Order: sequence, then C-alpha cells, then structure tokens
Amino acid sequence: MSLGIRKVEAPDAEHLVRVQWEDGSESRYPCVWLRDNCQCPACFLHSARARRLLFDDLDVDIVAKEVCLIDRRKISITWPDEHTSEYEAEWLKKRCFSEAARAEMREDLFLPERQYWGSDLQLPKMSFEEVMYNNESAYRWLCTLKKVGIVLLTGAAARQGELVKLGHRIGFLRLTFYGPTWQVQDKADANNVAYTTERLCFHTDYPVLQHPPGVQFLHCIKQTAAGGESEVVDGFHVANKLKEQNPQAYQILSSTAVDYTDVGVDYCDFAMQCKQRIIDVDYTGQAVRINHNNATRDTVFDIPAEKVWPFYAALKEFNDLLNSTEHKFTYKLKPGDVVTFDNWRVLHGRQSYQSGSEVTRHLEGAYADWDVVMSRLRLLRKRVNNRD
Ligand code: OGA
Ligand code: NM2
Ligand code: ZN
Ligand code: ZN
Repeated sequence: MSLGIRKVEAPDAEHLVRVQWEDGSESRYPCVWLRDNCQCPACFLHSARARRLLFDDLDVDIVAKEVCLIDRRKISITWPDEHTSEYEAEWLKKRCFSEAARAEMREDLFLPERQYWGSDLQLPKMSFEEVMYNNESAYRWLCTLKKVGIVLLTGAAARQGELVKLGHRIGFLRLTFYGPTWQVQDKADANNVAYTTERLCFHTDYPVLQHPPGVQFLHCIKQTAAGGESEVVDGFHVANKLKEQNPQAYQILSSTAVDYTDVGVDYCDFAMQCKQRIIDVDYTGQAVRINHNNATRDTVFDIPAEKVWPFYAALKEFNDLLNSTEHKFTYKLKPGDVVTFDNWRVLHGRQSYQSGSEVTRHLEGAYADWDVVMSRLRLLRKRVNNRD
C-alpha cells in the first residue's frame, strides 16, 4: 500500500496544485502538466499508453478551477471548460518534481550507475545457456553489461549461429554494411583491418556510423594456439583520468570533429563518411561515448593546419593512458566464449597471430543497439520482480 494524500489545494495566483502526503511531505504539480497528462480516455489512448490530447488543444496558461481529494487515494481536478481529470496517489508520487524523486525515476529508467575498472577487472562471467533460458540470469547479464561494460558468456556451441540466437533473446541485432553477423578471420583482400592476422590497437567499432553500435558481441569459434589475445580498457574511466591529468588534451579530444571513412563492399557496397569527436561528452562534460578507430580515421582532416599537431599530441596522451598496465585487462577467448561489451565505453584490441594457409582463428561478431538492450532489460526486470 503506497502513501496516501492528506490534503490537496490549488492556491489562487499559483499555476500549481499542492499535494500534501500523509507523511507530511509536499509535492507541487504545475497545472499545465496536469492538464497535459489527464488520464481520461478522451485525453489518453490506454491501448497505446500514449497521449491523445493534441498539443494544439493544450492551453499552456490553464489553471485548475476546482480540486478535491477522493478517499485519500486520488485527486480530481475540474478545469475551466468543465473537463475533469483524476490522478492516482501512486501515479502522482512517482512523478513528483522534487530533485530526489526525479533522480529516483532517472535511475529506475536508465540505470546510470557505473563501476569503473582497470587491470584489476574481475571479468564478470555467466553461462550462455542460462542467459538464453533463464530470465533472472538474462536480467543479471544486462544489468552487469550496463554497469561494468563487459560480461563474458561461456559454454556456447563452437559454431556459427549462436549470436543470432542471442539477438533473438534481446530482440534483434543491428544490421551494418558488414552483415547481420560478421566473421572475424584472416581473409584474402580483407575489406577491413580486423580481417587480417595483425594486431589491433585499442579501438571502438564503427565510429564511421553516425550512431555507432552500442553493444558488441564476439563469439569465439576457433582460437589460435599462439597470439590472438584480447585486450579491453574502460574508456570512461581513462577519459576521467585524462580530464584530471591533462584537461587541455581532454578539451581537444572532446571538441575536435574527426573525419572517419569506410569504403568497400561486404553485405552491399558502401561509401561511409562521418565526423565524430573521439571523446563524446554530455552537457556536463562527462564522457558518454568514445569514438576511436585508428584504421578508419580518414586521411582527410577538416581542421585548420595549426590545430593538427595539438590534436595528435592530445590523442597520444589518451592512447598512452589507455595502454598503461594500470588500465588495460588482457585475456584470451576460448571456443564457446562470447564476450559482450559496451562499444561506446570499452575499447578493445587483439594481439597479432601467425597467418597460414588454414584458418586458425575465427570469431563471429554482431552488434546491438543500447535502445534494444535497455528495452529488454526493463522487460526482464518487470518479469523477475513481477511488477509494473
Ligand atoms: C574487430 C575486433 C577482435 C579480435 O573485429 O573489430 O576488434 O579479437 N576483433 O579479433
Ligand atoms: N568489423 C569488425 O570500425 C570498424 O571498422 C569496425 C567492423 C569489420 C565488422 C570493424
Ligand atoms: Zn481528459
Ligand atoms: Zn573491433
């Protein structure tokens, strides 16, 4: 049973409704917001859980004509045109405009909590099978993926097709020019540096896309005996370090638009171009996405000549921090392992290995969007907690 309402009032001269709760606390709801969010069938299409009321028909200067409390469980408002709206206590409480209530709602909807890591990473591991068939395991997988940025799933079959199944588990995979899933192995006339036996230094995948894939899956089907180790680093943690140690380098990397290019043929032919900042930041200056792939960074560099050297120097500082033994974590995938990671946050690389006439190493890769992953996470949470 949630908190009841003690009193409700709409003081004249205030475009607000004040709700006093049974514990003595108070919430204030602007009239325009209340009218906008009337839950009656004329204003709200319950089958779509969406607003029917047109913005054209909303009077932004509206004030409540009358408010009353019903059974301490809901309030009723009559508007100047005699339309009436009812709002449940629990519904109102969740939507309280106080900083604390909004922070709680924000956490509930977006799970912004992060656990930073370095070489001390305890790589989270879960069974592929369990994640596929058990909702609680799948929920834990996605929560950890969001919070830590990386989870290793073990025990998948060592053949192609496991990532398509994992894609169905979350909803759907992200199609790109490299196909619905893609095969990382040494290829003749490779259309990407990943499809060679060469070392890949720390990168995020696909910064040449305006909206780079949020999540990456790499499924090890075959692993070479010598070399081919994987490396990962927490890009947000390192970006924070850079900001502390070298604010100017951070400023340059978070403001310079870098050109990326990718031209070739795979799923179909492509000629991609994009501008990205290497450290993408939100309005507070906090890193929200790393866009760094040295292979696809264009030869074209659309900045004034005098800004070129400072950019390279800044990127070198960031790269040195990424590669410091304090920050990077090394491991080696085994057949049946599926590493799942946040491609906006975690930079990854691999050691080189011997090339030969036979394929000695084979990973199948796929991408997913954070939108799809977070949607599945919310649905699993509801299932697991049996709540709405
Ligand atoms: C890639 C990649 C890692 C690996 O294909 O983009 O980073 O271990 N591969 O081969
Ligand atoms: N692959 C692995 O940015 C990139 O080129 C990422 C994509 C080829 C699908 C590599
Ligand atoms: Zn209504
Ligand atoms: Zn990669």
